[in-house]
Amino acid sequence: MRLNEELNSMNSKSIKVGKPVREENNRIADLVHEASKKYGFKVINIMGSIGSGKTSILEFVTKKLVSLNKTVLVINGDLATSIDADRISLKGATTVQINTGRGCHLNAIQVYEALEQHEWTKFDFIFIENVGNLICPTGWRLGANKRVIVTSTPEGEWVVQKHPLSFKDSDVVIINKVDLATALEISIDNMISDIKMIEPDIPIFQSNARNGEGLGDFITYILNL
Ligand SMILES: Nc1nc2c(ncn2[C@@H]2O[C@H](COP(=O)(O)OP(=O)(O)O)[C@@H](O)[C@H]2O)c(=O)[nH]1
Ligand SMILES: [Mg+2]
Repeated sequence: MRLNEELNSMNSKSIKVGKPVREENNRIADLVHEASKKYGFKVINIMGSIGSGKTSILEFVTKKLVSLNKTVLVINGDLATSIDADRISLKGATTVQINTGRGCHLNAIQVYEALEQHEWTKFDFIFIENVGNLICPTGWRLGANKRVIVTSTPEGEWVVQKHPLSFKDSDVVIINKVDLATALEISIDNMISDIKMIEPDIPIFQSNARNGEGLGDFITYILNL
């Protein structure tokens, strides 16, 4: 189903390019969210710093979901290159790379245009890998069912305290690169207690995306959404 056809069938509106970007962003985000309820797919927005392990996690998660006969669409946001989309398509996902140039986050309009390239309502899972940084992406709604922050031990033990609003605006946290914690003298327990100070009940997963350790629990979590 294509953009206008889908939008029209849902609320008789199409994208209005001249409207203020934030307002239009939220309208499209709501439409994506409505579509996820109507068609039963899950949209998961993956945010986090450059190099925190977002693509590595998505490679592992995609491979597992595909082995369970789930269909997966991944939208990758990066300033340049299609490296991440190429990596993930090798694991059996349909992928769309969005290059933002200097843009430090994805907006819902860009995401919708990417969705439109495929029969997006037919997938079981749609993952959006946002542009790598812990600041801009968290302020933009994309219509996701869950907003996941991937943080990692090399970002330093104070990463949570330094980005409180980013963690406040998320639904799930993955602490990745746990294998490096000892070498970096990072206390994962301190990171967890900092997260819980901000969001006491938020689900927190710990992972090593190089070998998939800890990601089984995250996969179980998203399968049960
Ligand atoms: N040691 C270790 N390296 C990791 C882990 N996860 C990812 N990496 C490495 O970190 C680098 C950046 O990972 P990538 O998934 O591209 O990060 P992204 O920029 O957030 O998508 C790559 O060299 C990965 O192999 C992990 O859990 N442990
Ligand atoms: Mg990446």
